Amino acid sequence: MSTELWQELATQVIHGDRKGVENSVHDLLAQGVSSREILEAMITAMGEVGRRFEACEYFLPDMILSSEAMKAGLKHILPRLKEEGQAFRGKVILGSVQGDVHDVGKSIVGSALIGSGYEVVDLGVDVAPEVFAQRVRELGAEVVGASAYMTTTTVQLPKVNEALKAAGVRDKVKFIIGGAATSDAYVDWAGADGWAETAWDAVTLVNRLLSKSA
Ligand code: B12
Repeated sequence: MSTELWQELATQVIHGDRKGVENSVHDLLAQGVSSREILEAMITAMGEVGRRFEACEYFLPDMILSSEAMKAGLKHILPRLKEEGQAFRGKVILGSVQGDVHDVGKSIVGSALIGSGYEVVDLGVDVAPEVFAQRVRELGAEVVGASAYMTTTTVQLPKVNEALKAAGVRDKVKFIIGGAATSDAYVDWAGADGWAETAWDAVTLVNRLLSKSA
């Protein structure tokens, strides 16, 4: 695989070149590159976007463009992941907690789960604790995942747990947490069943909680 194409993809994500990302993803897939490798490359490029923001080289509009470009790439990968996916393994509900509009990481987790045979219901961003609980009750999901990407929104995680309890579904669903502002240390505090650092770890976690082999 030409390193040029990889570099191009990284640059396109970093520069928020939506059309360019779509073309590169298309070309890489056509050359037989696995969807997972492409995802990893885009995640690394988003890391550079984060670094630039922290260094005040990038501002909000730049980050929006990069995440939109990345999501456009994800759309092309999703059908491939579905094809590669195994037989139906269970239903997972995902959402970014109330007050949090970050969703790139959650979308990647969703894609990785779909690629591993799970049905994913994505509630989107800024999801109130009661909405997580209501959807779990309505859809009978096996797993619910809440993500928090800012220190200020981590406080929503135990609220999701409380809402699940109040709706009488906490003992029927595994509750997992993730997102850049969280760590393993938040699991007990949030009343969760597990945390994962990356999308692939999230798949392993869900498999483990539902006792399914990889
Ligand atoms: C892109 C971005 C934005 C975009 C989001 C667009 C979108 N559609 O998502 C926009 C421009 C909207 C944005 C806005 C803001 N942002 Co912002 N943003 C980022 C940035 C640069 C990248 C996030 C990202 O996409 N990362 C790439 C993905 C792939 O990584 P990830 O999110 O960590 O996801 C992985 C894992 O965490 C895990 N995972 C993710 N979700 C889940 C869920 C589960 C269940 C599991 C198990 C695992 C899991 O798997 C993923 C894949 O491996 C980060 C910087 C950074 N380094 O993270 C800041 C960052 C998160 N933002 C930050 C801030 C402060 C803001 C704003 C408040 C800025 C402002 N002044 O307005 C607003 C807040 C808006 C709001 N109310 O939510 C801070 C948060 C600081 C903190 N710790 O509190 C960060 C860390 C930047 C910084 N260093 O200051 N942001």
